[in-house]
Parts: sequence; C-alpha cells; structure tokens
Amino acid sequence: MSAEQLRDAALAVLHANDLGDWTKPAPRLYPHQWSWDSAFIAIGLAGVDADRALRELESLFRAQWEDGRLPHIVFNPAAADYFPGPERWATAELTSAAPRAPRTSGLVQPPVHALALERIWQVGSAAIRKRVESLLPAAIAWHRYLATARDPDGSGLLSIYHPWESGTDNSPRWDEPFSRLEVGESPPYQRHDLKHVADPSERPTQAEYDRYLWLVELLKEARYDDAAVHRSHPFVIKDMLMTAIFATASEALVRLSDSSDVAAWGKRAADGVMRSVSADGLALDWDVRASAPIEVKTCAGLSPLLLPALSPEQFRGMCALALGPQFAGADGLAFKVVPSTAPGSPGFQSRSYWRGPIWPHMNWLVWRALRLNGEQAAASTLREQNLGLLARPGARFAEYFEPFTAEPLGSLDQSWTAAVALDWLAATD
Ligand code: 2M8
Repeated sequence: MSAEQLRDAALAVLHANDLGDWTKPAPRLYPHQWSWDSAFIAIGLAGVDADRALRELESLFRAQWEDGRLPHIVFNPAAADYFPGPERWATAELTSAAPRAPRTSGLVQPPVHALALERIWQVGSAAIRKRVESLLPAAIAWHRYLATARDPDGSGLLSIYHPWESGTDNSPRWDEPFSRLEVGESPPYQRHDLKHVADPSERPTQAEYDRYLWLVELLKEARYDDAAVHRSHPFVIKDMLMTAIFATASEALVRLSDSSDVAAWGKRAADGVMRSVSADGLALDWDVRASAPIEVKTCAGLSPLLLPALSPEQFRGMCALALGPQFAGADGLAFKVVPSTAPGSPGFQSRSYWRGPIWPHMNWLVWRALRLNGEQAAASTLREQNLGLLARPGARFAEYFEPFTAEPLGSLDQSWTAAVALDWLAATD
C-alpha cells in the first residue's frame, strides 16, 4: 500500500468511527468515548482538521468531574451494547463530583491530553488558538487532580486504582498485585468484549475480568473518594507510564499556560520516575500495599524515555534498552518496533492483549521522545518500521499486532492506530 493509500485508509477509519464531536475507539468493541484514545485521535487529526481535533478534546472535557478528574469513559447514551455501562459505575448516584450528564466511568487514564492541545495550538489559526486557551484552566485542573488526589504523599508518583487506569489492562505489571487480591461477591455480569474478537485468548481471562469488576465494586463502596481509596483499596500502584506521561504533558502544558504549579508538578513527577529506575535500567511500578516494586519487563518500564530533561547519557541508555535486544531489537520480530512486553520475559504472551503484542500508539510515544531528544535517525527508523507494519495487506489499523508474525489482532479499524499512522505520514523527517 502506498503512503497515499495508507493515509486515505486511515482517514476513512476515523471518518467511519466519527460520531460528530468525538470518535469511538473502534466500530463495535468500544462504542463510547475513551479518554486517552481521544487525545491520540486529536493528535492525528490536528494536521487534517484542527477544528475537529479540538472538538474531540472539548467534548471530553465537558465530562470532567468537579474535582478535576477526566473520566476514562464518557458514555454514549445511544450505545447500549457495552459492559460495564453507566448503571454499573453509578458515578452520578454515588458522588456529587461526577456529572449527571453525560454519564461517565469512575476511573481515569494516562493524561496525554496536553500533548494534543499543544499540537493543535501549533497548527491552529488564531480562532483555534483562542479555543485552546479557553480549555487550559480545565487542563490545569486535570493536572492538579492528578498531582494532589493521586499523589497525596507528594512523592511525585501517581497512583492508579485499577488496571484499566493504566491503559495497559492485563499487562504482566498487574499479575503480582492480582495474585494477592481476594475477590468478593459482585453482581453477576455478561462480558461484552468477547462478542467482538475472533479468539477469546486475545483478551483478558475470566479470572482477570472478575478482578476488574471486583475493584469497581470496591471503588463504588468508597464512593470514588480518593482519600477513602488511598486508605483501604487493595489495588494502589504508583504507575510509571502514567507518571511519565504526566511529566511530559505537564511540560507541554507549561509551554501553553506558563503555569508555575504545572511546572512544579511535572518536575516532581519526572524526579519520581527517575528514582524508580532499577539496576537494569527499567522504571518499576511500585505496589503501595505490598511496599514493593513490580519486577517485570514491559513497555511501561521504558517510561523514563518520555521524560523531559534527561541527560544525553541517560537518554542514550534508555534508547539502547528500547531499541535493543529486549524490546524492538528482539530476535525474530516481524518489524523492529517496541512490543508491549519484552519477548521471552515472565508473563510475555505474543497474542494476548497487553502481554506482548505491539500497540502502535505506544510506539508513537517512543518515536516522539526520540525526535525531541535529537535521535533523528532512530526516530525515522522506528516510524518506517511502524508504517511498514500498518501498510501490510490486511493490517486494517488493528488494535494490536502479534510481534513475530505481524498478524492483526483485537478490533480492526481502531481509531488511535489510524490516528498515529496519520501523524507519522505527516512527519517530514
Ligand atoms: C482497552 O481498555 C478497555 C477498558 O478501558 C477494555 O479493555 O475494554 C485498553 O486498551 C485501553 O488502553 C483503551 O483506552 C481502550 C479503548 O481503546 O481499550
């Protein structure tokens, strides 16, 4: 497929998933608005239609909670076929901080949004820039929520309460904390996800799903109150990927807003991630309840790459890890791109959701970091390898790909896959 054909196909996917002011992540599997998907979609659309890209974020921020949190799902009232839906989350019933309309989940996702706002600001007209400026107070409130409610002890590291908050749902990152989790009674449920994938083994297991739902019940018991959750919730993890994205997004938000608060939060977060780097160079999530690092080799461990202000030496070390034999340079990969878990490491499974397959938007984050740090040649190679994967016959902008065969897995026509392809195709170097 030529670059032009790939661009047209990516635009067609985004067009087909477009519901007016926001884009569903996938045609059937994900029929609502997801937070970090929308941020990547806005990044991809910025160069095509800055107004439409900005509307993606404006609609998401309309669902922001009073305490500043930006929900991970904004429910589409017209889409009933999804579980857990708004009744199960019951956010508006349980806390006055949640909006009555639109209905939302009670979780968050990684804060990529300021990167999207900056991208739109860079390409936008004066009128678009004015609209970006009017979103900045909401973006700062979002960062304030994370820097305070999710970091009550001021360590710089942000806590997550559920694997869905990490965005890397069933990553081996959560195996150890899940092995200690005692699952209680929760109301019966029917999974929605299995109806929309060819092979159930590509999705989280039933045992994982029971844990996901149990954690939701516990968050409901705490009425989504952060102080209560920090006191008693059994799953509280200092998440490196979330924190590093927060640090780099804070830097972008400072460039837009000049806020000294945001600058301080971003710096504290970056320092926290750097303090969490283990002897082998990967940053390790911290399990608060076990008071222990989570020793796995996943793409989240590469998070220091994303941080602003790494020394050239630190950056080169991280690059060598990301592109070397443990990740993108691993033996036998179909394309030299970063897989979600280091091939052959404990918990790696090549076809199972976040346990090994390639996620193009994660590669986009690495690519952006390479460019920002002047590693132009490595950035171009990573971009070309990813575009090569996406241009294969039948690749269809899949949600994720088997790393050794490049087989498309999960949902086809996934919006953020198309969006990052568009951004890569627009890059001139
Ligand atoms: C996946 O997460 C949802 C739950 O939020 C799911 O598994 O049903 C993850 O890949 C997440 O990162 C992503 O935002 C979402 C929609 O693409 O799907």
